[in-house]
Amino acid sequence: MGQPVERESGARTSGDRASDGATPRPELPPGQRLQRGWPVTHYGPVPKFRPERWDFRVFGATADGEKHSWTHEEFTALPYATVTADLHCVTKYSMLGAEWGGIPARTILDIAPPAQGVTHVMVWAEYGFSSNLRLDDFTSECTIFATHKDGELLTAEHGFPLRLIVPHLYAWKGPKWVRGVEYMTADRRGFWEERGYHNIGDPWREQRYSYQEEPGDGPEL
Ligand SMILES: Nc1nc2c(c(=O)[nH]1)N[C@H]1C(S)=C(S)[C@@H](COP(=O)(O)O)O[C@H]1N2
Ligand SMILES: [Mo]
Repeated sequence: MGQPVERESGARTSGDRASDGATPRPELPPGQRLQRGWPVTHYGPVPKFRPERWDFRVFGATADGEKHSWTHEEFTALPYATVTADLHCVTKYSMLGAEWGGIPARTILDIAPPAQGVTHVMVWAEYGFSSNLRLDDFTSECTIFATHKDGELLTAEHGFPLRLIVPHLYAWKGPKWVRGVEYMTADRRGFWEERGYHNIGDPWREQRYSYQEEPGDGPEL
């Protein structure tokens, strides 16, 4: 396999536009442009959803040392919430103001808590796609496992039946077709983070590429 390339497709989330009330934040992070519509961006094929084979797993350093799993029916019966947020693709387009509906990440942390000492999570998707997050990014109240956008079920290309939205990070940090979460006691790079994207990925600090990382931003490449 050659070097994977991210193909056009993207989204954006608009959470708090003005972070501190005093100085309104510009709408777009530096270097981003507004995109009309909602492109589709990912590497590889769109997986087929097979409800009877689908499960959502929480594993790794869980508080009780057990693995947890939910069927599609069980997972989608968890309390539904919405988050309005922008989506910023590192290829420089942004989509503003989508309403994401689904299950907040905090719900998962409540019902399947991590062990003490967990600092990061790896979010796993179909075909082994993954992205790592600091625990704080995952526990943010805006981080949500989305089943819906603007009141409609996600389409297959956009991650049906489930995708993660982390509004305050670049969109590659939000896997489509997500299948589980691994609790980790040390950081490890996910799919794009191993392939040249920044380990943290804050769009407001324009943390696009791994060569911009400073000591402490991520595990050695
Ligand atoms: N499973 C998976 N999820 C993924 C990706 C991917 O390649 N595979 N690409 C990410 C990137 S780079 C972006 S910009 C967004 C795009 O989401 P969209 O296609 O719904 O706009 O999905 C993210 N989630
Ligand atoms: Mo992206």
